[in-house]
Amino acid sequence: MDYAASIKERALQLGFSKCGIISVDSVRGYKEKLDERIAEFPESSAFYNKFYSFADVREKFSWARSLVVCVFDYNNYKIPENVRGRIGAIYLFDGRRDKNSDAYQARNELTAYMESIGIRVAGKDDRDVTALRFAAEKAGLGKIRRNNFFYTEKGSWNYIDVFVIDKELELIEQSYLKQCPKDCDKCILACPTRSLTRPLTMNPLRCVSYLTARGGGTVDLVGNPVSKEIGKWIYGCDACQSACPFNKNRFTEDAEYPGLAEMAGDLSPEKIIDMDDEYLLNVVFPKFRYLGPDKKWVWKVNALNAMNNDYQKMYDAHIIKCLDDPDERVRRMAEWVRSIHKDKNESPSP
Ligand code: B12
Ligand code: SF4
Ligand code: SF4
Repeated sequence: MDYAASIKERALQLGFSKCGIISVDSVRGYKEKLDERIAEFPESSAFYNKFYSFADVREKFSWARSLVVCVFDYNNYKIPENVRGRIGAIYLFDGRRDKNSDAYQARNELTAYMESIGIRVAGKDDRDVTALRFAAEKAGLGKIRRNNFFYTEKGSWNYIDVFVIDKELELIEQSYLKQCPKDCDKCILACPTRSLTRPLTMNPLRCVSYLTARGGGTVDLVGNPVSKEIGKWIYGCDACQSACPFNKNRFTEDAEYPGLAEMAGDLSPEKIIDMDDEYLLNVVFPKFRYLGPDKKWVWKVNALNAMNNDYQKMYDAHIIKCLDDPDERVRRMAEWVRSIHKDKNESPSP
């Protein structure tokens, strides 16, 4: 049996757009990349140190021999208007998280298939165990561009999944993607917080995605200049991808993502302010993993920040409501935002 070809065939049948297989040793070079990144942004070492294990998958899985690397495209899904430019697209269509999604099922089914042909596969949630962009590039599935994103022919609107297996297999594809145009710096210019200032690197702690989602709540936004730079984003950021010519017209938006249209209505800034604990726990948290039940205040602070940067008079009632929020951090943010906009609404003296 040609195991590698069969795994790829099954992966594509299940909806992954790409599949390659590399040795676990192929990702060892990630260590050097991480060393370089930390040397460039020493303040990021506490954040990045935990990723060193990505370079040596055998540390966690001593029996591991290969990595099956798959790409899942989400560029066909429709983005509801009220979350466009506010919530990073990957999080809207996150098959890594959303148990009801086709992508989540695809992962389970590919695991079951490999097990059925006698291959040992690491647990179904063991996907963040290695450097996924590095692994995808090594498997020849596409190319990493100057904005750090991994691209296929369809652009960068994809996420990468990995399966750790005990069989020595190899299936390396060929990628024929063009280089970035010589003088292009559109992604760098688009980065609102100057997290991305040079090609192929970035300061993670300045990334809007860190400030609002993965590291949400670790940076005080009150009176902080970065608050303005975050703009309308509430959770994640897509600016450096949207600006890229290789992503132009790649979001076809011809399919509805199950349940998203209904849920999106509740994710506008003013609705976030009104979110009750039960809704957060049962509906929002299962989809947006970084801001869980103990981070409800961060959702509110991010929503207040978005209101501040895209102020409309109708937000006043919601901002005022937050002045009495049980959480002191929300109250402080509301006071700050209110102090900026209060005068705008006072009627001019006759
Ligand atoms: C930590 C992390 C973050 C951090 C830090 C980001 C960072 N770039 O380091 C924060 C919270 C800021 C973040 C944000 C986001 N993230 Co993130 N994040 C990760 C995570 C867990 C690790 C990244 C990492 O190792 N960083 C360390 C640096 C050194 O590595 P790197 O950025 O991957 O850069 C590599 C390339 O430069 C590569 N490289 C460069 N040239 C070459 C040449 C060759 C030949 C090779 C082999 C490699 C290579 O080497 C580096 C090491 O791999 C990965 C998942 C994973 N397990 O890998 C997801 C991941 C990178 N994130 C992802 C996404 C989508 C995002 C967001 C867009 C989410 C959002 N919408 O808000 C933002 C965008 C941030 C950005 N501009 O990169 C996707 C990217 C998909 C893609 N198509 O590229 C990943 C792969 C998750 C996934 N399952 O698909 N993220
Ligand atoms: S995701 Fe946003 S903040 Fe982060 S590097 Fe890209 S443009 Fe900058
Ligand atoms: S915007 Fe330009 S430089 Fe940046 S990744 Fe795209 S093509 Fe490359």
